Amino acid sequence: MRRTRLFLPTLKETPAEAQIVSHRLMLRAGMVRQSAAGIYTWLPMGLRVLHKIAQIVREEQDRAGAQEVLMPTIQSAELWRGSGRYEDYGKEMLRITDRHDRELLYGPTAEEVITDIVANEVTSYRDLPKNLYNIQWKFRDEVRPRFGVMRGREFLMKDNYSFDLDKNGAVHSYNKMFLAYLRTYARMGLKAVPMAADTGPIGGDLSHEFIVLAETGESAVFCDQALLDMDAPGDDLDYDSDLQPQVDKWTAHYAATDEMHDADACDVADDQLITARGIEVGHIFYFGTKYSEPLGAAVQGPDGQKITLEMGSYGIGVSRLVGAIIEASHDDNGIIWPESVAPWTVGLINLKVGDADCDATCERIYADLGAAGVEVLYDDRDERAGGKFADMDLVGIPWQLTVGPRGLKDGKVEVKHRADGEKSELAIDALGDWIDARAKS
Ligand code: 5CA
Repeated sequence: MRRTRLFLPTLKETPAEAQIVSHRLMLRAGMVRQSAAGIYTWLPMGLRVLHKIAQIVREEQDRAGAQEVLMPTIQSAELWRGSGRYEDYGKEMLRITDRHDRELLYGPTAEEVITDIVANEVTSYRDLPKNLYNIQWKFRDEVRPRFGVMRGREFLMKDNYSFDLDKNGAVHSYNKMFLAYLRTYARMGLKAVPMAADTGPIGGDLSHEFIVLAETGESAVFCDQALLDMDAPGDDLDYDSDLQPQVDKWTAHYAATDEMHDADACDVADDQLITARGIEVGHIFYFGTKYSEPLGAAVQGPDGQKITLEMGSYGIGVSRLVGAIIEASHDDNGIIWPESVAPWTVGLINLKVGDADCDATCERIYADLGAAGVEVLYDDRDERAGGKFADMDLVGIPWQLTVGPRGLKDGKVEVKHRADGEKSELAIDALGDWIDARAKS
């Protein structure tokens, strides 16, 4: 992408309305603009990051055996009356009436929609288990939308729903998601700690929140340092094996949000206990037959008997993750994207637009990167070098390649690694190998 063509409205000034660093940087880096309270338009760079995060979520869901569907944003009130949640949800639910005076709502979650599908379509025990997910916009009329995309009213969520024949099966499905979540966050460069959680309006008796520690987090949390030193399951994770021992390794250590914290039950030594704030980037629930019973999701078992399905639901805050990653990875100059979610891998800076040598070299590098499948933002604007460097740091692209007349005379370009600020000179002859290395990473 050429900077002269890209719609990337960066700001030099810090917007007054933004209270936390991720919100400030998302506005300054031209990723989003607020359209109404808690409702945002995603601009090209923001959308690229959102898509990358969604894609990692998708890959890890698929790998764990979940299947993608797409449910509507607008749901029927009738379905929610069936589960008894229509009145309970209160003012947080955005209620709509259509031209025939039928009551609709903008979905805050989708237990009812998916349970209804399964109730109608799945009739035999042979069709189970099933785990269905979607990545779809949700709406919750939050009392206090704030911190940009962290607590929006409209936000992108991955939500999935597992259906099993019995509790053992449902707990296995829960454990799959527990481990898949650890892998998902790790791939985004985040350490998310699973913590015993309250189930709120979703309900159920087994639940974990996944929390990224950050000063600006909305929840106070308590956890054993040991959890921060543990690694997510690797590529050899076999989802068909008994997962309980792996999950137990995590849940054996104390970790709780403030609603669930019990100082008497906390067995962690003082110097091992982390007391911090955190951002909830995911939440998983096992709730048995809470929805399947009233909505009639049941199948015929092998002996012809009726089996009401055991369910769980699992959420990831996809749009919130954009903010959470920035909270975890930035410096005074701007965002530092982990490569896996970066909008582009390489930022190419032409220091002297109009200089035949600089232009030709940049065009060649730009073409070579493109041919190798490396995503590149080429700053081809005729502007001061200082402004270009500042902008490149602000938008946080992992690798910066700078081409200027002085370096070119010696046959060299400059490479800067955004994460540690380290700069080095690279001979033009060695660029091919450098590009290959970026293509592989
Ligand atoms: N039905 C269940 C699981 S699918 C559910 O709705 N869970 S939830 O309420 O915990 O939401 C799932 C995730 O969505 C949360 O962990 C959080 O990361 C994200 N989320 C919730 N509310 C908001 C909001 N107002 N803005 C941004 N993200 C949010």
